[in-house]
Amino acid sequence: MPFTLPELPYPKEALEPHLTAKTFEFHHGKHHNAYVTNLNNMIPGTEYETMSLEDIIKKTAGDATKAGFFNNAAQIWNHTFYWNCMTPNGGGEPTGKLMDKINEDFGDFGKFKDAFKQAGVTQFGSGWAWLVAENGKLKVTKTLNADLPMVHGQTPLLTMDVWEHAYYIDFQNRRPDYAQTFIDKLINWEFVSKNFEAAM
Ligand code: MN3
Repeated sequence: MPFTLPELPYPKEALEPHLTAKTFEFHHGKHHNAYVTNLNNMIPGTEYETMSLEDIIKKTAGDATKAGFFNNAAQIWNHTFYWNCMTPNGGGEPTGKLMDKINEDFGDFGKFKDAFKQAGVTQFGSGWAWLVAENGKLKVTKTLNADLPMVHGQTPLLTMDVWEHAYYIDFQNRRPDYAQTFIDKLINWEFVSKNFEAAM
């Protein structure tokens, strides 16, 4: 069963001026779409042909001979999750139990923001910054290339794409400015809260 490119959860110009329509034309229309096309080209005649995306990711994780399947499947999943982590008029602060848990596990919301930005800025090369739940605790992590929390026993709550293609059109080389804008203006805390409620 071929995979399809999910629609963006908002119009491509909805996050302007922070992330422009042009970024979404490339990032969603070209990069995300290419992962879908690549995976669909690879799976016919293999055991992965009838599997869900998550099953392909879990079955191929850590197997170097299956890296092509893993990388494309994981990048499809990561990008779909990432689009949902942003919203027009996003940013600000979470509320309720999620805020209480952030205060408990990070000290305060400012310390969480610092840790999340630091994870994104210090990920060398391409990858992702994450807020995850693991064994009842919230943690900030970062992963390389397509790697993702679900294959490390963690539940993802929030992610930020720090591949250059995520920010180069709007921020050029200024990854820290992109990360700050993502945190202050774009995070969809309602989506993160739903992930948190489901995970705890
Ligand atoms: Mn990307």
